Amino acid sequence: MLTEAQIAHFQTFGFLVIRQAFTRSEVEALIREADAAYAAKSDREKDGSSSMWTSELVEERPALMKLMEDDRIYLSIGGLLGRDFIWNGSEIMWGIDPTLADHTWHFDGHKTSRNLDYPRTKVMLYLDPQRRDTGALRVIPGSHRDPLHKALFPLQDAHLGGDPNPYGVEGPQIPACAIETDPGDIVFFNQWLYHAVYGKEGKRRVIVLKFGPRPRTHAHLAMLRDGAPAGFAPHPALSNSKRLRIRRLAEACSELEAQVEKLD
Ligand SMILES: O=C(O)CCC(=O)C(=O)O
Repeated sequence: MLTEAQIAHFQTFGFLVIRQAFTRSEVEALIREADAAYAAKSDREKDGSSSMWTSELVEERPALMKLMEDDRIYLSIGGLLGRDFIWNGSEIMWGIDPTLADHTWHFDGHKTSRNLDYPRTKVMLYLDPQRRDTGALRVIPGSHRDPLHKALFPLQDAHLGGDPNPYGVEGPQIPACAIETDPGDIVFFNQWLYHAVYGKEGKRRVIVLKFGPRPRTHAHLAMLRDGAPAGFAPHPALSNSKRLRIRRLAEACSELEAQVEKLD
């Protein structure tokens, strides 16, 4: 369970790190799974790429799906977002796409549908050490909220092809906090937070789990719908799971799907 101070850290700065939540042997098992997921995908798609950033592989691998219901993640997300949270999918990154070796400053979303009161949250498990200039996630603390969020629009514009140095300095010099991590650490961050990564190197294996509060307004639902063209039907592995927490998440996906269908 998180402390009140940890929750306040997340709410105030937009991120939280839990150090060494997973043991070395647990991390080794996760690395084996991430490597196997990459090998299976390469085998399946034979596209010759030496990296991947793909969704829904966590749901395909029972050993990874356990993370969704793991106390260290499930209860922490409940503390950060409230107990009635929803599942928003997963990603695995393996290796480095050269076009994203530097991933410039951005927030996950659009300027036109800013619902800063809806904290979509990513849980990042970095399975290789990450240091400031070699792939650590950088964040601008507090930028998930206005007025700072809006003031930093030039960074989002630069990310999308506008003036690359809107503040007269290169991306790595933008005032920020580099979240250096070792395998076993968990990083939670609000997706409205401006974030970037510079100098990725090595295999850089990352498991990402995504959650949000249950949407309560039309605007939240519309934003979620627009960000999920494939819809919200739960992955069969979730619906078929016998695990209570996972079943709850699957049911929430189905409820969301029904709500979104009624939107227009
Ligand atoms: O690669 C990372 O650590 C962060 C990737 C990122 O920018 C994102 O998840 O939106």
